Amino acid sequence: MRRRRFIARIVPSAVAAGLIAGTLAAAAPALAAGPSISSAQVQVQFDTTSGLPAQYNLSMAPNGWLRGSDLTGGSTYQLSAVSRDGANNEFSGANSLRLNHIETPSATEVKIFYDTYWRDGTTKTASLAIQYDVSGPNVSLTMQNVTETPGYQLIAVNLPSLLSVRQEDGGSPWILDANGGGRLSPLANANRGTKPQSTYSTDPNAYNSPFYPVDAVGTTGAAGSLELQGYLDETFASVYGSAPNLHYTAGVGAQYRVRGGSTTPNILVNQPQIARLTFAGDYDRDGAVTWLDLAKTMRDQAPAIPSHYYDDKFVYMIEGQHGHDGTVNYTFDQAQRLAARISNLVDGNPQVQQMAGIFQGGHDTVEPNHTQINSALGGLSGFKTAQANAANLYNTNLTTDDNYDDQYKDQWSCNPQVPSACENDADITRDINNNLQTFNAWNGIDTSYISGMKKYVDSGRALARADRTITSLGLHDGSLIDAMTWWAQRNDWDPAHPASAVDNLIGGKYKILDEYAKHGIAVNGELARYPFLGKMAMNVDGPEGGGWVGGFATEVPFMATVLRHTQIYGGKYNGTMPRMALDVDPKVMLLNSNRSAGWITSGTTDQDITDAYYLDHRPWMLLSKLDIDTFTRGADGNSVNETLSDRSGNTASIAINYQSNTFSAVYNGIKIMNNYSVTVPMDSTRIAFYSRTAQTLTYPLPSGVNPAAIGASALYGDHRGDIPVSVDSGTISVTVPAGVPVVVYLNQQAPTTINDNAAAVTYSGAGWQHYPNRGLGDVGDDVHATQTNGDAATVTFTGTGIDLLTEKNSDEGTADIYLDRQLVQSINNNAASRSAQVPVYSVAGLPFGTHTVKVVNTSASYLLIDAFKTYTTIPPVKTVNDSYSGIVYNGSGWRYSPTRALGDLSGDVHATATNGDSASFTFYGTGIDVLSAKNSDQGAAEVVIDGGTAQQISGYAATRAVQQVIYSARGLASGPHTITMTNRSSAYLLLDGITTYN
Ligand SMILES: [Ca+2]
Ligand SMILES: [Ca+2]
Ligand SMILES: [Ca+2]
Repeated sequence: MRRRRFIARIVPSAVAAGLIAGTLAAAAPALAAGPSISSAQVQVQFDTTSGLPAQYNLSMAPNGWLRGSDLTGGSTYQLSAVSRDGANNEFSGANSLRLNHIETPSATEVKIFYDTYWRDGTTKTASLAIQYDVSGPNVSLTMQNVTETPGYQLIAVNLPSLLSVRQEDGGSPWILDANGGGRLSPLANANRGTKPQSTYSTDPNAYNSPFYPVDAVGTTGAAGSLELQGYLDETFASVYGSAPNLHYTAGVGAQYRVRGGSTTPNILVNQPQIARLTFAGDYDRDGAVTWLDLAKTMRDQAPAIPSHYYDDKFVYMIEGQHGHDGTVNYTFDQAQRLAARISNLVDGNPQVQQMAGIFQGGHDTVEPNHTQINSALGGLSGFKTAQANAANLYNTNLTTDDNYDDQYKDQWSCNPQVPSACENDADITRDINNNLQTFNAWNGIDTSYISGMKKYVDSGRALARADRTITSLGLHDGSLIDAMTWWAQRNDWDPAHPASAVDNLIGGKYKILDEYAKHGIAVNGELARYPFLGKMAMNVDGPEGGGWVGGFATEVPFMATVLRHTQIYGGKYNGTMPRMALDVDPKVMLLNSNRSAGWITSGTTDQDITDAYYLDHRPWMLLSKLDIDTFTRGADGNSVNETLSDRSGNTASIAINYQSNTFSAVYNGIKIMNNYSVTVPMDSTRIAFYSRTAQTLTYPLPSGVNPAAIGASALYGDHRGDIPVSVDSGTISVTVPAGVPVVVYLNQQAPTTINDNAAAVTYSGAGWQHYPNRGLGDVGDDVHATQTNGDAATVTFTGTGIDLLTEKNSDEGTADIYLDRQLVQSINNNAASRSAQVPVYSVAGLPFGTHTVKVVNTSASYLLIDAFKTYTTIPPVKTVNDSYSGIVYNGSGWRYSPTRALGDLSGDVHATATNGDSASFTFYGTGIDVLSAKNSDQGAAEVVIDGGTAQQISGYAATRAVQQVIYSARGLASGPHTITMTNRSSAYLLLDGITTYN
């Protein structure tokens, strides 16, 4: 038998009173001596009647104390437990929990032992301990030592009061609900009431599942939070009593088993964690204790974001086929063209295109028939072609949306020729009545069967499927698994394999995430959920919780302070905004650090895309990296001001006025956002100018920039246009059209015009004629023209982008555009009246090098070629993959491995084991890194730049490591260079990718 120890300590009866921020802070009340535990920062004293914490004393602040439990003054809750009579499937009432004894095994750990009783008040049903561990500013709660009386089972223990404030204690108490962002209220202004319980239960719509289940309190002397960590547990919070004696308390209900049904078991939760309390005094030493001190304390111990892959990407969703009624929204070819359109609008910055419904039957999941990519969308080969072109031409990761929760038995999923490709009942979860669990599929047509995640993983089938899917679809870097977070967890009452929702989360979903991570893939999910903090870098849509603090509150960026280095979360759903909108209100982005990744459909306009990208994403990319230092709200409640900074010396400030609907952001002393307009740097050579209304925008000329090298382009979905940019008295000015992004380049080379009669343009087909001296405003006063379907004009150029300028008129027709031999766009030059020098096709952001554009007439009407205009704009950093068409592979030994699934850049490499085989690449810049995997079967090679001296390199390593820099050069003259790598052994030379610097 365990030896019981009772350690009673003398607790200071009161802490010296003092003045803080001009308000008399409350002195701690005298308490009867009870056991206590303490860290250097917090002392917890327990009540010997209830066993609950009575008081927290904070050594970090004078008068730093907070109440623990407070069930006086009209609380509706009580300490209670629920038991089940196993034979009769009956549950006890809730008034049957008694303190047995208290043990204090160490100075930082206490165990409160309770017994639970049946309704008769004499039959003991279970015994248990609630353990409190104090460490630094935290106190963690776990459930331990459960022993159930044979015939009875313990279901739950309710600890409804762990952290409290009272109005009559003084110290200006406040209360805060962090779920959904942060709602703060002085206790004196709060309405009496009970907060709806937050729970991670199996609510099928899951809208009530909390994203950030934190309830906090504070006074002028101390602040503390209660963070629900038990994934099946629930919160309690209520305001009661009456002014001037209002009380508030928060607590938790700790689940030990999930209730079963008449033929299904009560399932062990298998998670001892219940909650964590965190305390703060004047953490930031600004002379006052506020909620921000608490948020900063929690921020500094929040988990780090597991991947930075999504930080700089424009992520969005598109849909292939929605259900099997034949409606196709995007084919793979159309997806590639959308990537081209968006690439034009975002100036070639990276995108992640997440495509749902690509499987046969319009399903959103590959299982079980994972090889059947919908032929109506282009089939597997169409997917691979679009994926490669999106990556090489448009800096876009075309990936998919899978769903491990849903499985199907219908004709599209189950291939009778391949029984192993049919849904397996052994993988499906059982509901409380022991039936296979079904749900309506996303398309509203089918019935899906819900995977029992733990047994699906334990059988090996889920992880084998992950490997198969990643390899066959060539997934890399990032991808969406939708229901992963929407239903963070579900119980499986299968009598043969019962698994609590926690088991299905930790033993199921986390394992799937780990399997993707092994392949270098950071999975993102739908709705943001607490159990995925630190596990997932991004969720495409937002926190659902609305927040509650007794009916009266003002919004504060509590969650945005704590979680800004932990997870990217999407738009905040307020009941009226679309749940998965492409953009969020910029005021919400500024305050809550939200960034959405919603749907793009055929009805999405260019401005919908540019509003999301320039008014949300680009400011977010700068501001979200900084920490919130100060937050103030104006006396009228309508205005808020924030200051931010990081350890590298970057600073920012944010101002929002909700009454006038005005808002602004300043970054490093420069205003980057002014209401619905931005002038925001994208990197050291590009500044984006954007406004919803036409106006003149300005930005200070960065030091060291030559005004003569500044150029600007207006970006449209299908072309770009020249736009005047002026530099005067150190200020860059552009008059921007409404809703049209303008990019100002700080290092633009002078554009080159290639007239239609230049040698760089070749014509094929019998119909072409040259028409000089037209007098219609053409470039060079001439055009080439043909009326023959199939006639083509091809231009070869060196640079990073090109415009096709030509006339539009009523006698002109359609043409196809091929970029580097890939069909990329169809254009129509027919117009009611004549206009000259129209940019009918544009592309920008290509890797520097030689490219071709071929224009093919696809009608019997006229196709005119007037001129091409080429651009060279070199970003400071540019990465190309080994599959890029500008890399020339020489020699017979080269092999392409597109599906290694080992974590290579874009999942692929080129390799040769032939001595003398080489690869060469022409780039523009001052530096270069060559990326390769290293391994024991690789050997010596050499690198030559611009025909200079050969330098020896090696890809050899005792064990495999991916994405290694095997050659690096800096300090080259800014300009074009050619690098050649040659294998000098019969071991392998691998090329994964190349990053250039300028
Ligand atoms: Ca402070
Ligand atoms: Ca011309
Ligand atoms: Ca690669």
